[in-house]
Amino acid sequence: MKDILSAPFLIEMVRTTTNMYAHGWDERNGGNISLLLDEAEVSEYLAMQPLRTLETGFTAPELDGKIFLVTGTGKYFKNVQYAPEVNLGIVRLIENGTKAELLWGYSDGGKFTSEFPAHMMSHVARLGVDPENRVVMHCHPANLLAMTYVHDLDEKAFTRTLWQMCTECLVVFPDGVNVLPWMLCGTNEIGEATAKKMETARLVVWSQHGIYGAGKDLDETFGLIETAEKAAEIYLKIAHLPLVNTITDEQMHLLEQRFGVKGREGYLA
Ligand code: 2HA
Ligand code: ZN
Repeated sequence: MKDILSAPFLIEMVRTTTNMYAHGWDERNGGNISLLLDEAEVSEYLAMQPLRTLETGFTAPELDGKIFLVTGTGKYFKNVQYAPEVNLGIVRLIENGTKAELLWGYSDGGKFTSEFPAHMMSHVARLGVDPENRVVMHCHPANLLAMTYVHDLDEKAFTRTLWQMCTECLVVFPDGVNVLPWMLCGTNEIGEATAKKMETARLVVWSQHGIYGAGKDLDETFGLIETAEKAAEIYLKIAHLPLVNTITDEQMHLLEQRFGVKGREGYLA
């Protein structure tokens, strides 16, 4: 059996949480990540014997038997690098997703993130659109969060503003950014609402809270959030100044052609 701490998926998770903390996106216990793992790969490192069984509080038959590496509830991204086995866990969903067998981690008796419903329901939604999806990532980037206090929360308006803030945005998230109003976090309700929004975009803003991103690997998902957050930063730098120039819809169409992407239907003139 190989050492789990040498597994590429674990190393990448440690690096990603560390980097997200360094970006200021995950103060205290803020943020959470889930990464869908390949059973054959995990079996190189683990005996696959359940250590404990945890209740999930929801049903997700589509995920039965699926294995995830997930950040722990109440744990700090800052600390993941120093004690991965305390701050992370590997779980296998069983019994229609109503239970999760702990295969590794949460070694202080802990469990998965309080946002586990939003993560698992979002995986179901994204896998329905893109079978390659592996990652759901949540964090609290300051500029996107600030933007939800001063910008119209209409999804088309919010998306168009972000697209106009950097040339790369349309290329990186052509499906745009979906937006949820403020909702109570940690519940199945916000999980279901997030998953519904994930059917049409890989980014979902939680107003006055943070953002969810989804993608095929940790790097790509990090980059997705990073790009949207950069755009929000530019917006906050210019929002109070007279707007003299912008990226026009005509120029957006040139980007679509050049990079072979298509902006969300109806979002560009
Ligand atoms: O657990 O970010 O939304 C930390 C959070 C909850
Ligand atoms: Zn949060």
